[in-house]
Amino acid sequence: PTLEKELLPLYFGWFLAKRDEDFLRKTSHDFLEQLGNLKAFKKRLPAFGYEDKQKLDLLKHFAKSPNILHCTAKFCDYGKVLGSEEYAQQEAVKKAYSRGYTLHISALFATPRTVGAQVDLTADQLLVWPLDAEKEVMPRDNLPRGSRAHITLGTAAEVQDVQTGIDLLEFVKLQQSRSDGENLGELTGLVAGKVSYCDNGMWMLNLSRKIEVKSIYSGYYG
Ligand code: ACK
Repeated sequence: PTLEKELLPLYFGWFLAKRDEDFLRKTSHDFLEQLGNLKAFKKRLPAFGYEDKQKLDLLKHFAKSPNILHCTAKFCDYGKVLGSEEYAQQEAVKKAYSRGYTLHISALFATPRTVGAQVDLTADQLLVWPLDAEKEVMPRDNLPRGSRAHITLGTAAEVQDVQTGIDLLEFVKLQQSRSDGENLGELTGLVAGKVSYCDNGMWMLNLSRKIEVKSIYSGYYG
C-alpha cells in the first residue's frame, strides 16, 4: 500500500472543555449586557455604528457565535496556507497534540465588528505559537509574540471570525503607543474589572481576576 500524506486540519488550536465553554458564553453575555448599559457606552453609540440614543442590543448586534469556542494557534486551511506542513511537523506540535492546557483570559473586548477574549499564553503554549502570527497582520509593528491569541465570542452579521485577532492586535498596538485608553467605568460580578475606551468604538474590559478555562490542543478538520 502507498503511504498517504498526513492530513492537515482547517486549523490547530486549543478547544475549550464543554463546561468551561458554557461558562465563557455566559460570561460573554454578561459582559455585553453590562457594557451596553454603561452610560459611557451609550454616549458613544455613533462610534459603534448606531445613531445617538438608538436602542442597541449588543447580544443581537453580535449575531454570530462560533460553534466551538477555541483559541486558534495556526490556521492551515487543510494545507493551503504556506508553512502549515512545516508547522504540523514540529516536535513541539506533535508533543502538544491532544494534551490538556489551561488558558488564561486577562481581558474581554468588543468592537463594532467582534467580541472576544484576550488569552495570555504561557511559555509552554508559546512553543506551538507560529512565529509570524502577529507579523502577518501588522508587518511593520513589533508586537510581542502571542499578542494575537484570542477566543472569538461573536461577530457582527457580515464579519468573519478572523477579524477578532486583527481587532485584538489593534488594541495592543494602541495600548503600546498611548497608555491604556480612557478609563470609563467598572463592571461587576462574573466580569469584574475596569472598562477602557480606545476610540473607534473599541472597548476593553481588563478583568480584575483572570478567567481560567480548560482546553485541549488539537486540530479541527470539519
Ligand atoms: O476566531 P478565529 O481565531 O478566526 O477562529 C477561526 C478559525 O480560524 C476557523 O475559521 C481563524 N482564521 C480564519 N482565517 C484565518 C487566517 N487567515 N489567519 C488566521 N486565522 C484565521 C478564525
